[in-house]
Amino acid sequence: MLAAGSAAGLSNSAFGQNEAAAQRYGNATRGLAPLKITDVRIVHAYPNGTGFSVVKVETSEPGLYGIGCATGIRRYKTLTTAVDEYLAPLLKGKDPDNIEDIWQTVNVSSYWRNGPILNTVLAGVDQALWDIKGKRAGMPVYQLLGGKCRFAVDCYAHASGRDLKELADSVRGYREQGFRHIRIQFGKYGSPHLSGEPDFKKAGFGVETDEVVEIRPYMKIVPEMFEHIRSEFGEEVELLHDIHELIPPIEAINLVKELEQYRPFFIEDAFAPEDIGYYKILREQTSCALAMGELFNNSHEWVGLITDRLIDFVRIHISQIGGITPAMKVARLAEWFNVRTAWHGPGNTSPVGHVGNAHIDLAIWNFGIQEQTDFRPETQEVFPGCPTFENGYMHINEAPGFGIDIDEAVAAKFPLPEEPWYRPIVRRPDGTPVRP
Ligand code: GCO
Ligand code: MG
Repeated sequence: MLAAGSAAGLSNSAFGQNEAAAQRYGNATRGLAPLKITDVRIVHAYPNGTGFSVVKVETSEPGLYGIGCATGIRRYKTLTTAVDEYLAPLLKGKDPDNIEDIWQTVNVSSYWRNGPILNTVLAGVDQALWDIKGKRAGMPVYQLLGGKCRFAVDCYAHASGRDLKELADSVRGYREQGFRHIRIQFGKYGSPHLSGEPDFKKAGFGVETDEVVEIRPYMKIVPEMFEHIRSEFGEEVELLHDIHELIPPIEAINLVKELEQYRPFFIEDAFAPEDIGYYKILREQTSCALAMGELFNNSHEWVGLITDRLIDFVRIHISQIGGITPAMKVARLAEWFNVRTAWHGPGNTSPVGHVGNAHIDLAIWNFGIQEQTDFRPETQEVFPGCPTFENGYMHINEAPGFGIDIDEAVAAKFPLPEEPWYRPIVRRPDGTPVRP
């Protein structure tokens, strides 16, 4: 057995069970040859100044591999180490068909679990395994998740502007493209430009890249923005907004109450993950729809919010949560409470992650809406099979698996930057750093 394993180039040390028993209790795969994982690698690409990381799981069947999104935390070298030094040795030789088993065993493989690094690489592996299973079955992954529950994925687009006119122009552009759901933001999150030169900068405190958010100007402009866009675009369009946890909880409560009259589709991240206890207080005071969760990395963080009916939309970041497997569990939990999904889909999720979102969106009953992003030409070149958008709907490639690939030769043309990336710190005018 060992000889056969090493002849196939497989490391059997951790999985050297009795071969006869393995055959008897192995997977029934309609006559397909048994499969083993032969390699697990991470591939990075940096087209258009955005880093995308994808895990590739290769198998003993020539040409059969899967890919999964491991993008998000922007600590690329850490992810590479996690894959090369820890995941690959653990997974080589395992049967890629046993997705749940692999997820559970990787999760506890160092006893200490959770956290963005482990979850991100685990998500890459998990999605890649679903990709392999789909390719093996000759079906798109949404078929394995139950089949289509809708013909395409309804999306929301991001409109923003530095003043109301610019914002209205941005909304108009998306309406013309057919979007029914539009997120409106005044400039960047928290509208830092409202304040001019902040006091801390005048005082030489902090660093050049620091940004400012002022509570009152932000709280004043957001209702004005809703008023303006509602009056110009009428009742038909669905409007969304992301507070991005930038104001103190009690002020978020005041703001959401004020926004209720404009009937937002949802208000996102009224509170930081550390402050979710405030949802109960907010819920008692408003029927405004609430969305939360892009920063959660432990599925259990959603349980109370869902079962106590404190939020309306679950915002999973597919790689942060650990992939398709845990995302489906949260989606099913949410279904029992009629809470809908709104998976995180910003520009810094790889197209592989967007496609993962879309396959779930197509299959689950309690889909709510999907955050949309445009894929630039360079990104599409790196990832053949990117989703397309028509009339505000996302359409995926119907090929087996996820129907998306990474062209490693093209990816190599967009190497990661040498310098580490740090998110600009957001401060109050006196210099106090705020979340996030
Ligand atoms: C959203 C998010 C993002 C995040 C970004 C962080 O709702 O789309 O808040 O825009 O800020 O993904 O890197
Ligand atoms: Mg957000």
